Amino acid sequence: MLIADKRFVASFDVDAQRTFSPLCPDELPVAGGDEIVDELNKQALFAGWRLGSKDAHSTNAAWVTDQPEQIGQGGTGLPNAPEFWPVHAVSGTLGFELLPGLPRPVDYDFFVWKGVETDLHPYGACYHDVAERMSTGVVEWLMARTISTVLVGGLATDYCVKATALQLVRQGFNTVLNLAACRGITEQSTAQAIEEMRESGVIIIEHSEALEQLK
Ligand code: VGL
Repeated sequence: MLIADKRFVASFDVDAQRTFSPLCPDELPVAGGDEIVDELNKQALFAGWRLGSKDAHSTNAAWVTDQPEQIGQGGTGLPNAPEFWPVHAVSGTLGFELLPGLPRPVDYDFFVWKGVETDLHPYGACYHDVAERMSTGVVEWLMARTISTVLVGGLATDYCVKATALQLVRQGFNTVLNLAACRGITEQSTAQAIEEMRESGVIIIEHSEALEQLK
């Protein structure tokens, strides 16, 4: 029922970039991050529109650390980039590229580049800032087309995917998270993220095949 008419269904590939996969072991590799492409492409077949996002960072970003013990920890003092991360997703590098097998950004219907400013590192793809004051345009783009359901996958489940799914569900979209189309950074934070999404009303499915039942 939720996805009977593709005109009102969008599929969203959140940060499905090489930087978050074993293809870039020196950046922010997520185990199995390169295994999601098939599922992202399959879920997109259930949608009339395809959206994507990318982290687009500077090597000089203010939240960059080269200390392994700081990774993922707070203390940056930056309101819009609360945690430290290693250099990743730098425009013009291999890590910035989408995973092999996905469309080119220009071939999506809508695309977001986020975290371009050195003091911004948003997780959710719908806003540039943590306070969710400055829209990236995703919500307005979806609303302009009266799209009601968004199928979400990408990297990583416990950060950018979670934040994006929660933003969408809060805006009133039927939001479906396809577990086979995402991977998380740590097991514990991924399990917590899935629980938080479920409690917030996100529909969690194991695999794109389950979308047949939502038709
Ligand atoms: C992400 C951590 C740092 C993500 C991005 O895309 O989930 N996680 N930067």
